[in-house]
Amino acid sequence: MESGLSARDRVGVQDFLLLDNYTSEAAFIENLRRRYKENLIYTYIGSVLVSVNPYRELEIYSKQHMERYRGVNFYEISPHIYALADNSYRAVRTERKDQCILISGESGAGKTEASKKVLQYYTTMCPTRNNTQSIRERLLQSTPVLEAFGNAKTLRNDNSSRFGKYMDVQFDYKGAPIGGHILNYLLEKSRVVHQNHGERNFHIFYQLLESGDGALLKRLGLDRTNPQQYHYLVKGNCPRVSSISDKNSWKVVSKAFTVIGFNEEEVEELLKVVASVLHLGNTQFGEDEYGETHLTTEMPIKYVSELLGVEGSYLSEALTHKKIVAKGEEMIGPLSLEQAVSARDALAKAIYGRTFTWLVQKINQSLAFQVSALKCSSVIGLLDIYGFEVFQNNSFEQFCINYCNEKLQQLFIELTLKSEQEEYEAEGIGWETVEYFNNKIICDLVEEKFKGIIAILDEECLRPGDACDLTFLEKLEDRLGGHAHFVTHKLANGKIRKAVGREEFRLLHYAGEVNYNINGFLDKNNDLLYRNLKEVIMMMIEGFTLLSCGQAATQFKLSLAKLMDILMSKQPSYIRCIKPNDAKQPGRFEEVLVRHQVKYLGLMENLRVRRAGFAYRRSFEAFLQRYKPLCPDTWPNWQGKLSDGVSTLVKHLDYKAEEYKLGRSKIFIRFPKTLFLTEDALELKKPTIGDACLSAVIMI
Ligand code: AD9
Ligand code: MG
Repeated sequence: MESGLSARDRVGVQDFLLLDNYTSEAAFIENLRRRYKENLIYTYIGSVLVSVNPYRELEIYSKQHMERYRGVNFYEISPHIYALADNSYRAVRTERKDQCILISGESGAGKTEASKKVLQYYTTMCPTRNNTQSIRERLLQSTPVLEAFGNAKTLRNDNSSRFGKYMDVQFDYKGAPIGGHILNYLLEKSRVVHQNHGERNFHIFYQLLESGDGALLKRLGLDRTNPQQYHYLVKGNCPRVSSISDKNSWKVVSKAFTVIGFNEEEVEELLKVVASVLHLGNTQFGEDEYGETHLTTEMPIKYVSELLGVEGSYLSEALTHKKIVAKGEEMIGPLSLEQAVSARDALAKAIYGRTFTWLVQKINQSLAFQVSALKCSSVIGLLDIYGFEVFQNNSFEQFCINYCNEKLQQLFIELTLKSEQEEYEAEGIGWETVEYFNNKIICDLVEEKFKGIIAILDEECLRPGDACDLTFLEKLEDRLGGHAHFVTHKLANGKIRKAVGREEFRLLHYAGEVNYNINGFLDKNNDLLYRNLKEVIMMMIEGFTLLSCGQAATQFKLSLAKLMDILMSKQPSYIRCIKPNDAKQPGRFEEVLVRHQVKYLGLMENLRVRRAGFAYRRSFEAFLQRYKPLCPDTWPNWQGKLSDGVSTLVKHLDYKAEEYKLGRSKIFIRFPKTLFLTEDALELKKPTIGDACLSAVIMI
């Protein structure tokens, strides 16, 4: 033992359920910190995996590591994402039960990296069928393509996913991966036209300009000699990122396109949209002496019309005039300068957003199994979705993201409790009711039909007349005043700690309080496109459908409801990712930051629920195998029934009745201390019994 510390003191416990003081947040964080210092980035809370971003490449992801975790029980070797991946896979193989792996955490915590590791595990370790070899490659290569179009450098993460992603990996009855399907959520389209200081637009813009070949760039009307000329790329004043090589990424993406099965024309169609967005950004407007808005630049719009195949004059007209339908009649009216700029930006966002959706559809076609004889037996779904977000200024986007997290938290609580209850029942052990905070009340506040915040927002968006962000706020106050989780400046009447501004509303989320600024809510929810701009898009690219049924928040709500149904129908596993510092540096564990996340991720609540009954459970077989040296009657082998063996063993160890219970196939131990004492006894015994039976060391 180094410096007189036991392994447990030095590296903490590998499962938070074994913490003596499980209600103490400080003890929880100390355990994480100890492990992090030793590069042990994974820790369990029962079957939940907590992961702390190492910000360095660790030598723990090799094929040998994968093999070490194949078929091994969760607790036998140190915690790892492969253990979780393998566990879900075994359930698919042996029980044919659909699984899902829910990955959450804040921006930069390591969600996307975690989902890649899981995918790599499956594509490396699962058996192959002759005709399914290529599907592995396609599953893997879908990631760089989607990242090029959907990820960007932000202040928090150099490769931040700006969309939510749910991916099904489909397996046949032999457990070979045979296909996949992706659902995407809420791409942050506003990034196309605006980036905050220090941030970039989506990666693909820079990759194309940096490395697209000369002839291609010429066809697209782009000039790489001066990327600074493109207005949509300079808002963040951050053309280069030290951790990113746009050149290499371009190579990777180009190859990925080929693997996925895009032909050259299809790739060029996509890049035409990318180029059109850049040209649109350079389209400028001015006012003539009569106050009429007109285009002051010629070339950009010429390129856009050529690239998108839309009549130039039609496009110019659509950017400076609006067509509205009133009482069944079409009317054309001029746009002000400001409106024309918004219309231009709206068009850029819309074509990029729709292209992204089209890209996902194309990838899905490629991931669908190609051989009709193949049958999907079960699936493992991977959810990599934005975590709870609180900024200085929170807007519509944070509102949607945090609502999504409320829904996932609700699912998490319900399913964790449900599975606990089911296990107790299956084992014939009485269920003890657990007190917990049910966040359904907050979900309802946001989503309830006619009454919730989204319904009120839609109502304001559709109301003709003077509807604006402020009238929306007034309506919220009117209808939701008095709700325990909703506060505004007026409602608070100066009585709350931290002020809520006059143009804000505050939601008391399960994870904490967030103030939302209402400016832009109506516009963002409307996702406004004038009729003639919609027509431009219709003319543009084959296969595009206009999906503008309903307002943005409602669409999001509906897609989330579908997602919840999908997740509910599967057996879940959870990966909770934590970011240890804001500087993206290895070895730095900042407690305040971590504490916030432990709270937002609901980890203490999770631990409490899991510890409400028994801290620890183990199959009779595993328990006996490990501790049989401690009792002369069970050593070296117990010949009788397993349950009798365990019973004999624990009697010999002098377990008190309140410390444990025997179920049908498992022993349940209430306090970690009992287990630690047993482990200590085993440690003392080690020299006399040799190491053979201790090969599966539990690092507690
Ligand atoms: V966001 O919400 O999409 O902005 P993520 O997805 O949670 O965020 P991501 O997986 O992209 O974060 O991780 C951020 C960076 O942390 C990566 O680019 C890596 O540099 C680093 N990282 C994350 N996990 C690991 C890991 N297991 N090993 C090494 C890691 N580096
Ligand atoms: Mg990500």
